[in-house]
Amino acid sequence: MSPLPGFTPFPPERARRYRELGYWRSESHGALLRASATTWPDRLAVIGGADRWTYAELDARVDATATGLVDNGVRARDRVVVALPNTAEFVEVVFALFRSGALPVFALPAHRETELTHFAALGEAVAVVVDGTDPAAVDRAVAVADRVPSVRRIVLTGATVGSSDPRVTGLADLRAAPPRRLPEPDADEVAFLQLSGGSTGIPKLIPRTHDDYLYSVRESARICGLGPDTVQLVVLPVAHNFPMSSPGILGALHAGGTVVLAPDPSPTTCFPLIEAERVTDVALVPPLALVWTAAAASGTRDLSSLRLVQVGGAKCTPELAARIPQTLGAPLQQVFGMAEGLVNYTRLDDPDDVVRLTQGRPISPDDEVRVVDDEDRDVPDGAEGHLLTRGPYTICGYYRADEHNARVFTPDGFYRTGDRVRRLADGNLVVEGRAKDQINRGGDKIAAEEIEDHLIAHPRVHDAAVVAVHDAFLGERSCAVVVLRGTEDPAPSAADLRAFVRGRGVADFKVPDRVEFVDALPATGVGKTHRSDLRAAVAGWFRAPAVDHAEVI
Ligand code: OOB
Repeated sequence: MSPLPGFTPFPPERARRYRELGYWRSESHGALLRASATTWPDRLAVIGGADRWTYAELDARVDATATGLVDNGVRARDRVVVALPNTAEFVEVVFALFRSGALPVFALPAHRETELTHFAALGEAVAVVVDGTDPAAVDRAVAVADRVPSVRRIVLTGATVGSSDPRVTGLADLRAAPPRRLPEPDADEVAFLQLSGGSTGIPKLIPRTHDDYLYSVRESARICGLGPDTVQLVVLPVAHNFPMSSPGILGALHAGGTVVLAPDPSPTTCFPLIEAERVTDVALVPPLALVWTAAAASGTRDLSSLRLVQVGGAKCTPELAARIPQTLGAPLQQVFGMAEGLVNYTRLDDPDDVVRLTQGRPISPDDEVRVVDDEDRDVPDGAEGHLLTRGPYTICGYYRADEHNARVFTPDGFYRTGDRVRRLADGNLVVEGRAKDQINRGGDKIAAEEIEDHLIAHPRVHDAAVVAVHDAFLGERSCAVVVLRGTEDPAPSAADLRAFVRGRGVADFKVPDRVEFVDALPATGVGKTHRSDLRAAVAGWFRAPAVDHAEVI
């Protein structure tokens, strides 16, 4: 079959090699679940709220839901936007889509109407799946369906709200027909579309195949020591690549373990769950790890079942790294990954220093990592440079983004990650910073240009730049630097502009934490915003808040 339009397949000789090496095993996601359900039918697969499903139960539900999807007109290769909280039904829906051959587009519960509309339009999605117990989420799905003509169905999980809209179906209704066993899609097909953290104006979609993704999942499960006794607590948004596959829920389900979905990441919710379900593994972002270590230090809950605490998504400081085993009572693993592919882990038997001071090394011996200068020349080990990578589970192109792909992939297929790293002699990477115009707000990624475009849509905003400012808790926060135009009163305040951006229908975490006004932005020779000068200036303001900003730049 010809590849999905808009997908850049791996070059044939690399694909052949990855198969020969046994990395790609022609296994689909649906087959992975089937295999585990055959081996461990009676073990608990998923716990979420009141739901507790064994592997056999999950597998049967997935067959029923997949049948319902197909009977409702969802076909192989159709795209379906999934924006669900951490519930057992998320696992059911996503595997049902895998089995039907349709492609989930992994939105986050934080995404709002503008973002969901964009994903649905770019993916020409046929359906949207949202939490039926959240009226705002249902309204959003209806708004997306109204705006994107390809969206014919709205599927609601949970106790569904009644609707006279013929497009709306409850997940339970989908499950009503007698289930059939559907043929699995080919494993070299695109399995789903992940979201890119992005740096340009329009968020990109990341096509991952069954073959490439499951290789990373199996290896992640092996590297992290998962097995049938693993009880994995999911506290980050489950659709994100980290809790999904590093080794995440897919790794746990591959290994015969149990996935426990936490409705929110607070210690108040999660510590009792750890105690009650004897949780062994958890993945955190650094700000959450800070909150958890503080709570554990003064808490009374029994966390002694914890075997591994993973921290990733943003840089973990050496201080935090040291505190985790002391307070949570389990070893730390640093994880430096990206939805585009490459994932690095510190290994469970690494010396303390490596775990504390590095972000680990790649999963695969065939992950090719280059660290280069601005002219793409390799720099020696220990020197900082741009990280480029290609390998058996790193994409060769974003979905439907030819122009962007020409910029972020080298002619020989290396992905320019936008991260600045040092590679040590032992192969471990240390993340030093970022060249891409992105803010990493405690693991939540914000593309500067996306928010600048929203700000510039305000009639009184002439120009705007969004940059990162250091923050002791989140690592980084966002600061919008704005040049106003016009003289009509009243000029918008910082609060007005924040409300304006929020009102444009974007996730809360993308709303600028601060808004500062200047007379002009620093410019490069060709008249573009000089971001490094601006970042330096902004950093200066926050060290000395009394300065007149307009004079600094
Ligand atoms: C993970 O994936 P994304 O796609 O949300 O973000 C990727 C970017 C990286 O390019 C890097 O800039 C940053 O997030 N990042 C880290 C990091 N882990 C990710 N920066 C410093 N230290 C780390 N440990 O964030 C992701 C995907 C899979 C596993 C883990 C994280």
